[in-house]
Amino acid sequence: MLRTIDLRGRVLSPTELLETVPRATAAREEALATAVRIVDDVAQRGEAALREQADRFDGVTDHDVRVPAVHLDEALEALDPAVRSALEQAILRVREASAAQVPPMAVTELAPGARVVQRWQPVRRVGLYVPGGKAVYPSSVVMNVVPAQVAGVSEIALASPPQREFGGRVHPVILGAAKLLGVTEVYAMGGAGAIGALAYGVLEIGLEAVDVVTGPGNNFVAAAKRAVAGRVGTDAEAGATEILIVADDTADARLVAVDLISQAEHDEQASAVLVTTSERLAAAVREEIAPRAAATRHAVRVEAALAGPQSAIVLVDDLATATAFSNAYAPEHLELHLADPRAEDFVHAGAVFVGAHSPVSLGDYLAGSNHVLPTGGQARYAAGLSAATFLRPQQVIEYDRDALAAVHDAIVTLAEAEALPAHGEAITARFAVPDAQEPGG
Ligand code: HSO
Ligand code: ZN
Repeated sequence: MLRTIDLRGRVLSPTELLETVPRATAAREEALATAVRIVDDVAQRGEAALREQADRFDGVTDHDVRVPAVHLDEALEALDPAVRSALEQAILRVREASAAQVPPMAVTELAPGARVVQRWQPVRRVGLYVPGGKAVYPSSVVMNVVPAQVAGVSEIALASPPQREFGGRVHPVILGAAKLLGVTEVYAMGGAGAIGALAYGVLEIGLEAVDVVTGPGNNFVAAAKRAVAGRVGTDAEAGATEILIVADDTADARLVAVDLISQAEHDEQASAVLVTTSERLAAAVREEIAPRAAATRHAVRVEAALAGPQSAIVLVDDLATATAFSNAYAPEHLELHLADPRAEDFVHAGAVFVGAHSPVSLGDYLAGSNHVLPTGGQARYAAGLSAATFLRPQQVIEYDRDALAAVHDAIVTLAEAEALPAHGEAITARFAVPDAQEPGG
C-alpha cells in the first residue's frame, strides 16, 4: 500500500526531491473561486446567507446561529469527567508553554538619549475557527483559544459548524471545551461562510468583525482565509495533515508504522512519508503497516491516505539527503527516529518531534506545544499558532535633542538624495530659532 521510492545513487535538487512525493494541494487552489463567492455572499447578505449555507452544507435549518449562553452551560455540565480532566491537563500545559513563548520587550539604546523600544501589543478581537465536518476536535478549541488568551486578546469569537445530529447545535464537546476556557461568544456556522462572517461581521446576530481569523479547516476554509487575508490577519493554512518521519537503522519499525497510521487517520488526503537510509527498516515498516492499517477503526480512510501519491517510503543514501528531503518538503509534523538526532538541521517543519517517545499524537493533545501548524509546505515561511500569532510588535521611538542632533546631517543628506527637502527641514527646524520668536524680536 505504501509505495517505495528508491532515490539511492541519485543526486536531486530540492525541487526534484519535492516532485517525488507530490502533495494534494491543488484542491485548495481550486476551492478559491467557490470560497470567494461564499465569503462575498455573507459579506453582502449576512445572516440570510449564513442560514442558506447551513441548510445547503450542514443540512440544518432554524438553528441558533449565535449560541445561547444556556447551551454552553449545559454542554459544560454534560462533559464526560474524564474528557474534562484530559482537556484541563492539555489547557495547563499549552498555557504554560505559550506563556513562556511570549517574546520579551526589546529596549535598544542606540546612543545616549536615543531609544527604540519594541513592545508586543495584543490583537483586540479575534475569530477562532474549529472544524466540525469529517472530524470534531475539541483539542483544537484548546489550541486556538489558549494562545489568544495568553497574548491578552480581549475579545474571542469562536465558530464551528452546526451539527445536524445535535439539532443544529455546535458539537457539545466543542461547546463544553469553549465554556471550560471561559469563551462565551460562540457561533454555529461553518466552512468558508464562517470565515467570511468573522472577517466582515454580521450585525443582525451581533457579530462584530474581528481583526484576526485563525484555525484549521478543509480546503474551503483554507481558501476563505486566503480570500479575507488583508482585510484581517490570518494564520498559516492548516489543511490536510502531514507526517514525515526521518529514521535510520536504529528505529523501531512498529513505532514508525503506528505513527504514520495515526496521522493518516485524519483524512484520505493526509500525507504519511518515511525517509530512511535503512533498507531493513523500510521492509519492516512495509510489513508492519498493512495489517495495522487494516485493523484500525478508520481503516478505509487510513488505507486511502497511505495508498495515495502523497504518501511513500523514500530510501536515501545518507542522512544528509534525508535532511535535504525534509527541508525541501517542509512537513507540518517531522519525527526524528535517529541514533544521533540533530533537530537543528531540520529547519523547515511546523513542529519537530525528537526520539521514540515524542510521537505526533503527544503533540496533538498533551505535549504543551500547539497542534495548529502550517501544511502544504508553508512551514518554509510560516509558523504554528502561538501567543505570537495574536501579538504585533510595535516600535516606540524616543530621541532627545542631543541624540537627534547627532544624526541631523545624515538625515538631511538622505532627504536631499531622495529629493524630499521637507523631510530635512523637519529636522533642521528643531535646531533653528524661529524668526517670530527671536529673543527681543
Ligand atoms: N494532527 C492534527 C491535530 C489533531 N489530532 C487534533 C488529533 N486531534 C493536526 O495537527
Ligand atoms: Zn492528529
